[in-house]
Amino acid sequence: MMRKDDSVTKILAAAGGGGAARQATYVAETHESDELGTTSNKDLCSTTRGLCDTVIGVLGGGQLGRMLCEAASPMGIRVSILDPSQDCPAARIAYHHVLGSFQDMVAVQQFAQGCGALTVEIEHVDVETLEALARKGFDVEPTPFTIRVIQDKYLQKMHFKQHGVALPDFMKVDSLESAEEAGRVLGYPFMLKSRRLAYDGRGNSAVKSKDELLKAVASLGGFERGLYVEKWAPFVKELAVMVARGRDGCIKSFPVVETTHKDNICHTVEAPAQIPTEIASIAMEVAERAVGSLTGAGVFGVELFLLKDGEVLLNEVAPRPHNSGHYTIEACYVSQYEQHLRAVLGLPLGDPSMKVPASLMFNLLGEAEGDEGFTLAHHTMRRAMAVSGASVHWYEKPEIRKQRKMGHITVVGETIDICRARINWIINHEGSNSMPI
Ligand code: ADP
Ligand code: AIR
Repeated sequence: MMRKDDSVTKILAAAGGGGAARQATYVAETHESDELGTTSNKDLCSTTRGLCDTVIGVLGGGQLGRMLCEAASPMGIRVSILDPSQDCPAARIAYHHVLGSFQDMVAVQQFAQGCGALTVEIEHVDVETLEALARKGFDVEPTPFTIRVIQDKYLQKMHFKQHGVALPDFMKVDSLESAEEAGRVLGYPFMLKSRRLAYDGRGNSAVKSKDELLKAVASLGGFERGLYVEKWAPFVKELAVMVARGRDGCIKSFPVVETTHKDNICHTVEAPAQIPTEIASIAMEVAERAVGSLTGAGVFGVELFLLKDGEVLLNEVAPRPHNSGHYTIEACYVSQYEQHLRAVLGLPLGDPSMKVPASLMFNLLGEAEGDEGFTLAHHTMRRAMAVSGASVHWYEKPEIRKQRKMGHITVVGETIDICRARINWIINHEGSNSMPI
């Protein structure tokens, strides 16, 4: 079994001919008890005569897991979650909530026993256990290889570079000297990033000059945490595409959207992106090329930078539903969550195109700690409820923290300007009372 500290080259070499999606193999009903303690799912998945008797096990029970459970319900699909928090967002609506850490070998092994297929809603999971399960024939989607490559951002960049996907230059840094060397080679400002366990902007620090280096390194937990540097991408817009791949290799992509970020955290998502069709085609091509280099079924969130000259660079890929795809719940014929479940189960993929002309998603981030934060968020949600085309999603996280993703609001409308006017009215607490159309 490969260890976490294996060299990048060795890990990437293990990809084999990465890129080809695998044929559907329904191993869920066939695997037998082994040294991992994996037992036959025949006994564990009692039949409901539903669309599919396979219980999908999701590692993680945050908001993405919660929305997977919501999407599963109308189809009679059962989603179990593994999460250490009793009160995690998916806990109340999952078919089954197993309390335990998705980073713990024993917890993941035991959880797998009650599932016919495993997937993730966060990539920071114990991938070695997933690899061991997959070797025994257990169904993990997307593949553990994909999850391993993606969970280490430096490894991810190496992978995409090797597969000819355009992305900002980057360098591994493990000492002040190497970070200064990165500054000389890539120039300032640059983005210092944590290789692992980084999401929602929690592993990035922009460095404007050599003088800021030490502070930035300390803010990310020191070099021993595992850091790398990315050249600054002078983007004019940030774009994203949700790409779905079925078990038969069939690709269906959702429209290109525009994302805006504040303090490295996603703030809004406009769909479709207000860009020329040629740029949308380039973005789609980059996104599908990136996903094509990975293996396994599911939806993949692809984040992109659009440069002034029309070039599109890859930022990163998530092997799961993504914040930039929340809008699909109200705006597309099939949501990213339903599509992910369909893909994992080998069901036909749905139509990802938009059923409304425009939509705008706004993240409800914690504005303050404790009661004050909840009061502010609830006020915003109440305003949203009075607005035509607005849908509120509250994740029921037990604790609010500044900048934590607590919920989101999606507004749909005839034009993007109407959506913007509606969102502006919702978030402008002190604003006029004349509601937009
Ligand atoms: P996370 O995984 O935490 O979302 P990302 O690495 O995707 O973090 O970065 C979050 C945001 O930070 C991006 O959407 C972008 O706004 C900014 N960012 C990241 N990398 C760069 C870069 N190389 N150049 C400029 N801005 C960047
Ligand atoms: N998530 C996973 N990767 C990026 C994000 N945002 C989602 C998942 C995860 C949750 O955020 O749903 O479980 C964790 O959010 P928090 O606020 O508890 O850290």
